[in-house]
Amino acid sequence: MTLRVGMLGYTFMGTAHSNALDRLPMFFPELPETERYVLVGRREEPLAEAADRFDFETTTTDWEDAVDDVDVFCNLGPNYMHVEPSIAALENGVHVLSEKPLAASVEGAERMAEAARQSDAVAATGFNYRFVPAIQYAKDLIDAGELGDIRHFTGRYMQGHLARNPDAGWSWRVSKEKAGAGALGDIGSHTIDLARFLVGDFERVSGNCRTFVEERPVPWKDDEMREIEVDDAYSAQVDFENGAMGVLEATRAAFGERNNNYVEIHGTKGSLKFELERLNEIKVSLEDDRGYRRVLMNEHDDPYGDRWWPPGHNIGWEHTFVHEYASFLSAIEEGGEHRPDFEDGLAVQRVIDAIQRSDEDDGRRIEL
Ligand code: 4PW
Repeated sequence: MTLRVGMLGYTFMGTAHSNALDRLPMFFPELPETERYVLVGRREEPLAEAADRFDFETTTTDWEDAVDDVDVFCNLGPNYMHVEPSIAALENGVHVLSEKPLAASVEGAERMAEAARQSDAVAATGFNYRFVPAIQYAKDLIDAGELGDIRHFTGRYMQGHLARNPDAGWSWRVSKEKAGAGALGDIGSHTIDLARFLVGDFERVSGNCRTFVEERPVPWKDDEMREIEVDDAYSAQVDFENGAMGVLEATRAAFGERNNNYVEIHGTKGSLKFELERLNEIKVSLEDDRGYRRVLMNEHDDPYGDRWWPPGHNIGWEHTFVHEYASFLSAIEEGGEHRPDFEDGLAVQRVIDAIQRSDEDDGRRIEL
């Protein structure tokens, strides 16, 4: 079976996803083949250049042309563009992998989840950090009860680009309508997804959102400033349904940080710490350990260890997308389950929304 792929988006994420599709036949040869067929974008010239580089057969500036002519649709557009094209694709029986956060609003995410429920196609949300081998290893430890009952979750996703570039221009990412949320939606959504994946569903949240710079220059208009409508940073206190408690934080304004996705979990019998900048390792403290022990991945004790290189030969950030597609394509071929799906995307969207509502109400605790 060869699956024809349509992809909306051709910059950062377009490169990451195309690279993953390119790697798959060599490292996951048992999966169905894919054909990069149509690339969708708004500006013809860079679109054609990207299609050439990513090896797509054709391009279109109208997503409606793409969603009924393919088997798989990868929606990597701005958050507000996830909704209509993904729903149209699912209605045509086309499998969809949509980037995160699932939508710019709970209402949009609910419509997408409902379309997924009504369709036989696979609907995936692109929370790629679930597919870091060390995170899979952490999940196995927790599911096997090695950490005991989980008491604490700490999740921080720290970036520094707004601190390093105080004159950064206005973009869709800071529009409430187009993005829905700022750091909270863009990178906080990863933390919320990892918390759900590793610990469980949220019961209530209390949130604090902050916008440090109120307006930014519009790059394509001389002398025009535009208001920033979303957060530059957020923090939240959360309670999980299983009784664990958590602290979450993300920012785009932490000067020294580039892309630090950090998770710490403590249970009654053990603890673990993970940070993306050292993605080939995880620190664990179990039973007889007196402190933390550094466990290197790629020792073939995670689901992907035997796919890549001999032990100690590290993998990188881009491999998370390959693993994500491996799971997605195998669900398509075998009719099995792929997680995170649109229900997971919707659940995360509800937490984002609750944190925003809590912030607007002086941090009042919001039940989920
Ligand atoms: O999803 C996130 C992006 O929007 C990524 O994981 C990192 O932060 C890299 O870019 C942004």
